[in-house]
Amino acid sequence: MKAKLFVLTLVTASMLIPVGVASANAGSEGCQAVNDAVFDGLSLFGAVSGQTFAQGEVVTASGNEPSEFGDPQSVHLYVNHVQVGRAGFPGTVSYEIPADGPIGLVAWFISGGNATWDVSCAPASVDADLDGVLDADDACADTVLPDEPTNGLKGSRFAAQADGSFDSGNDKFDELYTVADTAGCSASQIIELRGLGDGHVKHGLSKGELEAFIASVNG
Ligand SMILES: [Ca+2]
Ligand SMILES: [Ca+2]
Ligand SMILES: [Ca+2]
Repeated sequence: MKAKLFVLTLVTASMLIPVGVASANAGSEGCQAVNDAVFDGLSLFGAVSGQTFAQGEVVTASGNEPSEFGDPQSVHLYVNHVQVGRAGFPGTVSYEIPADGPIGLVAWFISGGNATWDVSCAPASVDADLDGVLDADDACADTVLPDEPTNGLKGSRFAAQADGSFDSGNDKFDELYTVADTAGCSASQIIELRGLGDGHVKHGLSKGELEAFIASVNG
C-alpha cells in the first residue's frame, strides 16, 4: 500500500516538474524571476536558468508546511549547481548574489510530502547618488561631493570630501565624521535643510550644527 502511494506521488511530481520550470522562466530575468507554487506530492523542483542577476540581489526560497509523510522535509537553494542553503520545514533560505552576471542556475526543491512554497527575489540595494549611503538609508537625494565652501574651509567647520568623509579646517577633526553618519547628507545639504546662514555656506558647516544634525538622524 505504501509502495503504491510512493509511485503515484512520484508520477505526479514528474508531471509537475516542467510546469515549475516553465513558470519560473516565463519572460523574467534577475529579480523578476520569481515564482510560487503549491505542491501535493513527493518533491518539487523549480529553476531559473541563464538569467542575468545583479550583485546584491537576494533570492529567497521558503517551504511553508510540514510534511504529512513523516520524511524529513526541507527546502534547498542552489546557485550554479552548488547548494547555498537548506532549511527544514517550515523554513526559509536566502542567498545574496555575489557579483553581477549570468547565473547558470538558481534552483530550489522541496522533498517530502505536501507543501506550499514560495521563491522570491529582492532587488539589490541601490545608491542612486553614489555617496556610499544606500537609498533606503539616505535622507538626502542627489548629493554632490565634495562640498565647496565658497570662501574656503575655516577652523572647526566641516565640508564633505569626494570620499564622503568630512574635512575640517581644524585638522584634529579631519575624517571624524562621514556621510554615513549624516544619513547621506553633505554639508551643503544640511545647511539648506536647516536654513543655516551665509557663514556656513562661505566657511563650512559648524561643528555644533553638524553634530546636532547627526544626533537628529541617529536619534
Ligand atoms: Ca546615497
Ligand atoms: Ca583638514
Ligand atoms: Ca545622499
